[in-house]
Amino acid sequence: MTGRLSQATLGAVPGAYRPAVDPQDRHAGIVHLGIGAFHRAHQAYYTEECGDWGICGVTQRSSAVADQLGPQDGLYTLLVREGTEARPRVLGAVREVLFAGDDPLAVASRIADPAVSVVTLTVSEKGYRHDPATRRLRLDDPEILADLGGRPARTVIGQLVAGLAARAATGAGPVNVVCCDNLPDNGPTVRGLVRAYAAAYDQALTAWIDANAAFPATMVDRIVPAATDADRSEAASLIGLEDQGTVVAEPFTQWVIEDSFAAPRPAWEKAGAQLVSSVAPYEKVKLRLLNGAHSALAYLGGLAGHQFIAEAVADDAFASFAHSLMTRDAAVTVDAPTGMETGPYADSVLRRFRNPALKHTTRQVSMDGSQKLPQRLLGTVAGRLAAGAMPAWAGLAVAGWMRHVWTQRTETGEPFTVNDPLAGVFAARLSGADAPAAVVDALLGVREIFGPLADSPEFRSLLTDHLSRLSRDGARAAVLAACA
Ligand code: CS2
Repeated sequence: MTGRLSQATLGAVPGAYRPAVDPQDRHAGIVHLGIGAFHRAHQAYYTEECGDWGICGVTQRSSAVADQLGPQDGLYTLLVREGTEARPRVLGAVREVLFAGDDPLAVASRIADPAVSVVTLTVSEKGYRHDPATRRLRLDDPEILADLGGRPARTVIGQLVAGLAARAATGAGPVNVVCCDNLPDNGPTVRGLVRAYAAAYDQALTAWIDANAAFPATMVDRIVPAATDADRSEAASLIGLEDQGTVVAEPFTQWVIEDSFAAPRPAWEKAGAQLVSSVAPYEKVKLRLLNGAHSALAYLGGLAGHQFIAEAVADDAFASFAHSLMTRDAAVTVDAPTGMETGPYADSVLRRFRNPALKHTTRQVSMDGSQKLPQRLLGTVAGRLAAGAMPAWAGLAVAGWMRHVWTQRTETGEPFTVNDPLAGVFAARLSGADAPAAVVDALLGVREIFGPLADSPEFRSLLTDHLSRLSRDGARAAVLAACA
């Protein structure tokens, strides 16, 4: 190994693994908020493949990505793993990384650069500070209030609106705001959050936003587990240089984007993105089938002691449960895109989950359940109940989440911490609840998650049955019973 990956050492990387476009010839026309592993394996990969656009990535909560990529001039390896195969590619689309914590004003001024015409976002569901059930901005959130009070913005929506305000003030021109998080109706949802914040910030700005900013909806799909030391050393031995920014992904990738833009953008379709007039059918199938099954496996498989998603689906009991959840509950509630069949889609999802090279932990997918449940499982529950049917599999998945939040330990006795912005609310509501019916009552009452579903007696009793069985017999027996 001859040193660390950077522009100066790039020549040492085997030709087949090097970027097609010299990174120095790229221009940063995109500002990306939330430059984690997912962005680097997904949107940055599409941008890499389709021309000479470059990205200024913003890291929000910690300087880690800036510390990894800064000394590497933004370069990093995308390691695509399938079984025993690992294919490296050094990507050069990221041209700059800013840590918002160091200089909060810099984010708005980068967004206001007239050379920038696209802002993309992957800040995770909780980064939007909205109420997951209603998708409205929480105007009483202390951080939102502090931003509105005039400090340099620290919330994502505050930074975005400050950037749009600076564009409006300087005549920097129209912009595309492209949300790439797994939120339902993500484009319109983010437009709503931006407008709500802007209305409280500067009423005149909302008219500028309406006339100058597009918020296309997108569906994003690629499994990107957190990279491990083993991944980093494998990438290093393949490219011949140390790389602290390695990201790992499965071979599959999909990006469906609503063809509705207000300003120039990369020709992502040249790299395989699908531009469509309506994203909703793709998004519903993906959130309710793939992500719904993912969360179900994370909670139920995690309770049964499985550390990885691939390990959970290697057990037929969990695999057939996930399949039934997708095909017998979720699929019945969605109108799939023309030409797509949900049965083969569910098969392909399970094949992807089985990829043993992906060390995707049930713990990682379990995170932030309060922000994920509505679009992944509760839409299915509501759809089934409205049709007069019982959401047997989705109900068990929600009960699995309840048991996860309630006991905070696996059935093998391993304790864990509930990683969720509403963890404090759960703890307060659960105090004194010591039996399934009381736990269901306590957690169903979290309106931010369940909304009007809390009032459904059928759902309440389904959850109580499932949670009782989970408590009595364990997750594996419960999934077997659900599939019997
Ligand atoms: C996962 C997703 O962490 C999670 O909650 O369900 O990140 C999932 O891997 C992606 O949405 C796949 O596209």
